Amino acid sequence: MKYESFQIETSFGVSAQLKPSDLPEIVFSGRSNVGKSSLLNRLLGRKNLARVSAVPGKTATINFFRGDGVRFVDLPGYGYAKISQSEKKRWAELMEHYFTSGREIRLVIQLTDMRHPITANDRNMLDFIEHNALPYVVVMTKSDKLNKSEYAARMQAIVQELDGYHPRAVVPFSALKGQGVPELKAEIEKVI
Ligand SMILES: Nc1nc2c(ncn2[C@@H]2O[C@H](COP(=O)(O)OP(=O)(O)OP(=O)(O)O)[C@@H](O)[C@H]2O)c(=O)[nH]1
Ligand SMILES: [Mg+2]
Repeated sequence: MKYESFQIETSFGVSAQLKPSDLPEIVFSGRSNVGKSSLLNRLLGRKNLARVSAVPGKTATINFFRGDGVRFVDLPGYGYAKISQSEKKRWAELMEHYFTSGREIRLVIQLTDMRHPITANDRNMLDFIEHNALPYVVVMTKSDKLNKSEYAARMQAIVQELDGYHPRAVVPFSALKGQGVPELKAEIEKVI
């Protein structure tokens, strides 16, 4: 796949604006500030195609990136505490609509911060993905922030945390150093 040729297509803030899907989609999901935009930029070989935010919770829209015969979909981050009830409602409606509107979702890339145990919100998202029988991989972000023993401990703990879940792979990833890029690309290429 030609990752370098991806272009920003559109962004949507409310579900009514969502167009029907005419291409297979790879979806990127995770809590706010987990490193989703950084991962996308790394995969697509661009510095700032997906905006990296200094302020968490900034990407409140679904962003579409169009490649050759495939679309990458950047979902708005969840779990940011300082948002209003109405924002939370809008987020939930947007997600529900996105996932239930008959799109050709080939793979969900579910991000979780490698420094911490998976959160209750991560678990809700994983349950939702499993409930909808979507193929997915779990990516553990910011792996460069852990030292050797922390890294080993997290690699062990995640096995327990994901007990009962069925990801196709669990990939430690660093947008900074590039760890996990070949593994993640391999998972994407399996479904495209
Ligand atoms: N060290 C390190 N920092 C990272 C990595 N990935 C992301 N970050 C940092 O984490 C912060 C959040 O990154 P983003 O890529 O904007 O995260 P996001 O999930 O898109 O955040 P929202 O769009 O606000 O929900 C930024 O300060 C990034 O520089 C990584 O692999 N290593
Ligand atoms: Mg973002």
